[in-house]
Amino acid sequence: MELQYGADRLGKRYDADMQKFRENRLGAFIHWGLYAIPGGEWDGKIYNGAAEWLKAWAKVSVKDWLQLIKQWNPQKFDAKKWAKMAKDMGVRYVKITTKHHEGFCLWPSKFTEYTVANSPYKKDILGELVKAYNEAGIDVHFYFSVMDWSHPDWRSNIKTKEDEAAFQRFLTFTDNQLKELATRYPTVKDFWFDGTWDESIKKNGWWTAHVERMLKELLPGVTINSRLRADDYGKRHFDSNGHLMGDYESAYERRLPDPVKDLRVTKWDWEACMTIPENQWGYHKDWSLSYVKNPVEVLERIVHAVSMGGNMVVNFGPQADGDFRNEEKELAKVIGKWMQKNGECIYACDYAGWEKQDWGYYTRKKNCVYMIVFNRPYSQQLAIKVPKETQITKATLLNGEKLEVIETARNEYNVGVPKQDFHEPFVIRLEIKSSKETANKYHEALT
Ligand code: JFZ
Repeated sequence: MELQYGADRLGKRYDADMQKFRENRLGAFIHWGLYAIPGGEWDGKIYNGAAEWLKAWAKVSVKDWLQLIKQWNPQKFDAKKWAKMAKDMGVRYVKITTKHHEGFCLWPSKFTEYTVANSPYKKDILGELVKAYNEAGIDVHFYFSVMDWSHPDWRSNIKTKEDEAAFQRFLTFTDNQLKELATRYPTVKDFWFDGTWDESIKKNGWWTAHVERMLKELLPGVTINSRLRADDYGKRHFDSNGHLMGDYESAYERRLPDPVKDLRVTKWDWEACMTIPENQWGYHKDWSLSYVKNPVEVLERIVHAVSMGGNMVVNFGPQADGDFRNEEKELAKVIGKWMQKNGECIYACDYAGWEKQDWGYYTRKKNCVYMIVFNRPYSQQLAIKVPKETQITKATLLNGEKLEVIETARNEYNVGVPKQDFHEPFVIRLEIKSSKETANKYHEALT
């Protein structure tokens, strides 16, 4: 059907900026705002919901919540240290919450008083972070919540003429803040919109299309997630014709796509994001309230995402003092050590299209297919089924050590598990070639 505010483009983008987004593969999320100060506790009660939603759980008024600005003074904040932590972890980009639902801005916005400029800290935190990450060779992405609990003109629905007038003022305010972010920080590579699920946004699909076009005019090449968009009929992420709006699907929040149902063999780009505890994005003082993933579980989600042709963003919720909790520092170190040795199977890799096996995951880059082994089989044999007319010409560890490859049947091979126990998931590099003669060889053997 004819849509005025549907998908601007069919199919994937292949320009250099989108290619870089895709090849980055591993990112980090930073959820940092006033919510880090109470850390999940209000009036002596600890709430086990997401800490960045504490205002809602504890039913705190806007006025009382925003008093927290008076306590915003992260004396241990050191943008260069944050950038080193990200660099050492091997992330290629960092998504920063410029403004979360609470409405507090990490940059000195001219359009609201609820910013760092009016806190005891005063300085432009976002500007310091953009500079430090970029100097470390790390791309910066901006998380931006359209829903803004601090703004008197925010409406979750439009029921009256007054609502309509207020919400149009709100959309102008939001335009101004987005233009401010795009012009103050022109090295930003992506906008990850959130807080767009309400009826008020679904009834203003025109505005979501306008924002995408406005940002792409201000920042040619910038990428924008699908969550911003609503079409003429309020359909979100995918328009009423089933086409993805925005540059990549970002609905995979604390979950991965179903390789068959969701992706239909990766017809679109996508990015997943995950928390280390079950559901804490902002800093929560008590992580014992839910399961906390160990580094190998986090690593498996990263590898699993890349094996399906997507990106993974691991979340960190810095403390109010500007330092990170030890569990997050430790996790970043362990992931970084593994990525230093094995990053070749992640960066610029994609879906291999081979039948998944129990021992782990495949990723692919040009004529190399990588086997990332999470489960060593007792048989000491790693079974592989290759697509028709595909031949494995060599199998090695990433250090070049050759491994035995045995053809066991038509399009099937076994690779011997390396003798040494790596005590962590390990990677095998397969060199492959697709050969017509492979098919003929079997034909002869069968006759
Ligand atoms: C949103 C926020 O409400 C949350 O605080 C955090 O910032 C997260 C990254 O984004 O939460 C979501 C957003 C989208 C989905 C679920 C929770 N979703 O698409 O299922």
